[in-house]
Amino acid sequence: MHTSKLNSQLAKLVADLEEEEALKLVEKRISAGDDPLQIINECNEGMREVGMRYEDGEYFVAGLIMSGEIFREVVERVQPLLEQQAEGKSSGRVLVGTVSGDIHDIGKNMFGMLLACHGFEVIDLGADVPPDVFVARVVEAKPDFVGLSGLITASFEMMKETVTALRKEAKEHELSFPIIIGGGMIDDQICQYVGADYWMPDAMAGVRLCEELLKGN
Ligand code: B12
Repeated sequence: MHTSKLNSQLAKLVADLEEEEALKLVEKRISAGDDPLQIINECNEGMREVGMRYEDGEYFVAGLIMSGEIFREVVERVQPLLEQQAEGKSSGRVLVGTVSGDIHDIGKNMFGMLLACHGFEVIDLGADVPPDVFVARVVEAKPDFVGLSGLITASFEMMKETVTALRKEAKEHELSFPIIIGGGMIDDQICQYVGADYWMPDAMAGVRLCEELLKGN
């Protein structure tokens, strides 16, 4: 059995797929005025543990599905708070999507949601998005940034393909937009391999990066 040391009760409940108890605790913490991002981060920690238990054969795909459902319900509860908190000043446009072959969309949705809370216009292409769809929409929407999400190993190759196609198109149409990538396993090395401009370990860091880059322009 996989038993990482989980730092919070909430992470533990998510990891154990205790949906009811986890949601009860989230509601209690919201009422107590806890930081919604902290709540999300702790759930994220629980999700990582779910992934590890899946790898170890302790959980099956049903466990992954269940954890995704718990996370969705948690986000539903904290989203109004996040919307209240954000100042909503930025005015950039961001195109986001999960690359082809990958159906994980929870992290990408969080990035989109937090961007929208901070005043960005978000064009969300969904999950399992082929490179040519990214390319077509980029020409149409002329975004300030493109955010690609990918959680499975196969996504790295697809991100590389997508980045290459986007760069080619940007050159032809004289467009300029930094490409930011994210997803559970992304690091410096993968960012370099893929040819993206930046990678960010979490959605809020991605929002801050877009804000900083926008200010610099
Ligand atoms: C929930 C889940 C699922 C759900 C997804 C539901 C959904 N609607 O997304 C379902 C059940 C569908 C699923 C399916 C599969 N999954 Co799955 N899944 C997970 C799990 C447990 C959690 C993922 C998650 O949502 N985490 C919470 C979110 C918030 O985290 P996140 O996505 O990483 O996003 C955060 C950051 O990375 C960042 N971020 C993400 N994207 C972006 C983009 C930008 C631009 C920025 C700035 C930031 C950013 O912001 C977020 C918050 O801060 C992970 C475990 C893990 N360690 O990630 C496995 C995991 C990703 N899955 C895995 C696997 C193997 C699969 C399946 C192949 C299983 C199967 N045999 O069918 C399929 C894949 C099908 C496919 N082709 O895509 C493996 C991948 C291993 C690998 N090396 O490839 C993992 C790592 C589990 C494991 N440890 O084995 N999965």
